[in-house]
Amino acid sequence: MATVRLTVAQALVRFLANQYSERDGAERRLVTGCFGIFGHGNVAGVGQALLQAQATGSDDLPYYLARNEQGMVHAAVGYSRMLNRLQMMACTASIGPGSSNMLTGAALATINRIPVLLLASDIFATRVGSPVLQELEDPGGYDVSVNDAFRPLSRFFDRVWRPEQLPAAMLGAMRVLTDPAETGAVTLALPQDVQAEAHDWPEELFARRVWHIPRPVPEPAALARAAEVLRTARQPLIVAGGGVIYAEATDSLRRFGEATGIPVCDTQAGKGSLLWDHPLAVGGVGATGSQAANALAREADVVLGVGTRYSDFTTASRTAFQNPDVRFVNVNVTPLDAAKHSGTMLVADARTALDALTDALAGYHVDDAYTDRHRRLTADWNEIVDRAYHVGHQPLPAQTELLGALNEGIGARDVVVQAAGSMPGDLQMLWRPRDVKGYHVEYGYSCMGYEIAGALGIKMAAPDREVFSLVGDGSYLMMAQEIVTAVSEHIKLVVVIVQNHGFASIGELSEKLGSQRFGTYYRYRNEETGRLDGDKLPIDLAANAESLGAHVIRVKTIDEFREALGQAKASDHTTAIHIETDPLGPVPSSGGWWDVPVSGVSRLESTQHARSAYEAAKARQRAFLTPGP
Ligand SMILES: Cc1ncc(C[n+]2csc(CCOP(=O)(O)OP(=O)(O)O)c2C)c(N)n1
Ligand SMILES: [Mg+2]
Repeated sequence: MATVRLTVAQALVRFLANQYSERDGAERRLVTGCFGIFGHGNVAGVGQALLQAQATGSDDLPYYLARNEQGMVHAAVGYSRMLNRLQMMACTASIGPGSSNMLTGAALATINRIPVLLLASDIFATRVGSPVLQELEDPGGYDVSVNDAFRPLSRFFDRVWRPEQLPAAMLGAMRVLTDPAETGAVTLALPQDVQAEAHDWPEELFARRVWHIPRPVPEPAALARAAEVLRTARQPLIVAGGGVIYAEATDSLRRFGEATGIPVCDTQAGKGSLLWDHPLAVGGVGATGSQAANALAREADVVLGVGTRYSDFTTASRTAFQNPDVRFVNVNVTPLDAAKHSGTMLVADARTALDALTDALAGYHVDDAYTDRHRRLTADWNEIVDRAYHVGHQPLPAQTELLGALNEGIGARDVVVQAAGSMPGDLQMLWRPRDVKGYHVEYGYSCMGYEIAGALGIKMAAPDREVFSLVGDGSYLMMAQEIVTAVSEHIKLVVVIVQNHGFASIGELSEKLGSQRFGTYYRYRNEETGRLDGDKLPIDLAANAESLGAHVIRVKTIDEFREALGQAKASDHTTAIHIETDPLGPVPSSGGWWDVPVSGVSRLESTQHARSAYEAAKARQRAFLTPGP
């Protein structure tokens, strides 16, 4: 058997360079690059291997230096999500804090079902010099390290104690990364001594390998059951989730909708499945949905969920669907999701399932009265959105106007990025998607700090699109550092810094729940009240962005903002636009609810009031236990 002598890290890099994915006949490199931050855990192992690949001209795995390990995982997630999970990035981090900084990113990737390969460096396998710098030293077992914290957050985890274990670990990692039902964070823990250890590898380990990303077809009996339920529907509603987009099933969804007349609402990850001006599009559903979708959801007798996890925001914490006889049909590659709400399970790829359902439902169509109803609801809702886009709030603009100006001011293919705060809700409610990949809100983990770092990966995946990262002051202060990476890599982002001096979102929530916006302002501590509700702080996030290398435009009004958008688009340099908005500005009501428990006993009147409202809303929560056919 022919062998080749390489270190473990060199073998890993060469292997990754030879992995391809295939779907619908198109093949692409699977792992296209490696983000990293070096420390003693990886500088001489994976770092040396990446250098050697570059220095010898093979450029097997281009290296991108990030500024924070959590940020680089966000960037990798943005990249992979933008490419519908067909291509991805690896991330290499040093041992101890370098790797544990990736834990948040791992959870984010797994919850959103987005593939990323995490190369977490680990303590010496030989343990000769233990304890090494940053070693945990668990008294109950010396093989436990900080990296064991990745286990529950990863869909596949393996630690390569010996070079001989590497081939199986790498093959297992690729299998999970390319399986749409299983995918998420995949972690290979690489002891720092093992990374540098030389070994004779069989040559075929490095052969070109193609991972076929499946489109599982629905089982005929399951298809018949799903069609049987759908045929009885008089007021059906489709909930389109991220799976529709990842499976590139949007044309199939549109055809299915047009053939059956069933209106389509969307989730955060599914927004863009049907463009906003399609006659069947009724907007977002749930806690931050449109009034149109929520009115239809309340009455729906059959809900067809496609590629959705049914998160609490989507279901308004199980209060969105109030028809006593409502039944669910769930198309999903993941049985976990297909089974939710006692649904009739159609475990399959979204595209193949929708095409099969279109055939199976031939002749079925909702009646005209239902069509009239959802069109009227949507027309009314569109007027509300128009007004929110142009409220003319004074003296500071309302956030809804800012989103409106952005929606109207950017190109149809441009991308808006957000993750946490008050903007995801306002976006879900008000954004009008004009392209299937134009709306990118990370709302599985809703992680403050995803906005700029994620945008970096998105732009790397789609260099031909403008990428607009909308970031609140809170999120900006948590994680702005990848602006530096964007600048150094000549990757152009437009960062819109939305300054409202604190947490508008949690402030509003706090007030609603009787907690009086406690601890949600970024203000001086007030001598009189003892609370953080004094004067505004003299912070200047625009100057901060400028100091990181961005060009900066400061605006005060929506008209100035529109003008700044034009300048930012014309520039080829990363540009930050800074605007202050009113955290108390008006937002239309979704009519949806979100379950956040209020104290069961309290000496504050505000909390007691909130508790009564909470109990009333809680009474509407449904369990959905009725079995399907
Ligand atoms: C990492 C992280 N920590 C805490 C939270 C809880 N949280 C959600 S929104 C929010 C405030 C966000 O503030 P900002 O970015 O200024 O947005 P705004 O609410 O003002 O729109 C907090 C603390 C979170 N989602 N992520
Ligand atoms: Mg804020």
